[in-house]
Amino acid sequence: MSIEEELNLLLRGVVEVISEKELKQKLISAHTKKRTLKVKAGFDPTAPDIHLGHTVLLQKLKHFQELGHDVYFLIGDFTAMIGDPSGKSETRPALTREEVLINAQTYEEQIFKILEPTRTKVVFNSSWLSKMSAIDVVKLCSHYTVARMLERDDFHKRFLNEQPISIHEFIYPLLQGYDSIALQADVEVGGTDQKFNLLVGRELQRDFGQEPQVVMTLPLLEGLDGVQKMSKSLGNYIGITEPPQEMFGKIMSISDQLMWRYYELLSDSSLKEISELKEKVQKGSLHPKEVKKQLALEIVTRFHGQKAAKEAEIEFERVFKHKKLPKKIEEIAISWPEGKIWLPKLLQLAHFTSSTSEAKRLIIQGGVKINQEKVMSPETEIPSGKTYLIQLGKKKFKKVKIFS
Ligand code: TYR
Repeated sequence: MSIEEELNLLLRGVVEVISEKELKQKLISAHTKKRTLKVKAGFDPTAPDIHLGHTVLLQKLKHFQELGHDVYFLIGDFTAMIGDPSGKSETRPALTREEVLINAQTYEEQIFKILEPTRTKVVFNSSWLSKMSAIDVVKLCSHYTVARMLERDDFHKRFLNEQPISIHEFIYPLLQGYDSIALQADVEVGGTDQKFNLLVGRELQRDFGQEPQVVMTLPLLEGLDGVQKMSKSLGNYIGITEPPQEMFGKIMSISDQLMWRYYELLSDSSLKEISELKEKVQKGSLHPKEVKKQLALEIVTRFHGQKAAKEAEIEFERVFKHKKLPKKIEEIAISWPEGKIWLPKLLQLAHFTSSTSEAKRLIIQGGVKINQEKVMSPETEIPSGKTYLIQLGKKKFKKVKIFS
């Protein structure tokens, strides 16, 4: 591959690179000196599950590996105990060492679904940060000023609004920067919310006599709604440990526009292949559903293997295209001593909805079927003592037995 081709691959989907010129120089020097670049990405193990949004960074690291470079997957077991204040308007609650280690383990188990193990070094930043003495920390702090720290957007806002900022939050970016010194990183990748921290690393390396790292920021992936960033708390996410069927269905539910974004940021297809697909769709010779299916297959295969992905596809076709029932339907039992139960109550008890008012709304919208017949009245009452097949929307089925 020529340097230009390498750059093209590395800049795919990237929001900002500081600087492209330096990246190019590093790639050239890697070629001429036959050395590999050290590419760093850090994750604080603050949450136990990883979703597709987190894998955008992993895909980028993989591009570096494809070019023969080494990835330093840094688990911020030390920094997680402080909590990165990036983008936060409040001080984060600190995690215990036990919580951090349990989360770190799930991260380690998951990353090799994407990364190449022989070119990945998993490192924990406690291995150097916990060895720093008080004087080391004080010295590190002397490399940065309070004014510069306050330039950071979230700190700036908190300061203006007279919201507290603890001193340890100022130390966070310095420790992250120190990690880059400890690893002698050539490149650090992170989400757009990490730009400030990544730049601190660059400056500190320079102060410590190292060649400053190239900083690359990647977009925060939009969730299933295509608007807000993917996040567990917003419920618009695809967890990478979700069952194949769920994952497949969720990918098939995204808009055509979002599909191209997922292709760019998550797929292994080359940009050329993607633009060929786009062209075919535009010309009308390929249906966007088919393109989405390829994406769903690729992603489900990545996390669950080819066989499970194929099965998920077949099941998806059965249920959606041919309007058949899924093979496996969850069965639940509910006890209701009276002769009849109000349908919204039943939907709530069977955990289809969290409230009867939500259930009423869904019934009125035509989203509820009983024994494959649409029910339109929210006043409907169902005789107990029988089993019913209840369907909510296109995807949710349950067999509900009502004991009287
Ligand atoms: N601050 C990063 C985040 O919250 C995690 C991180 C930690 C990155 C230490 C790098 C590092 O050296 O996502």
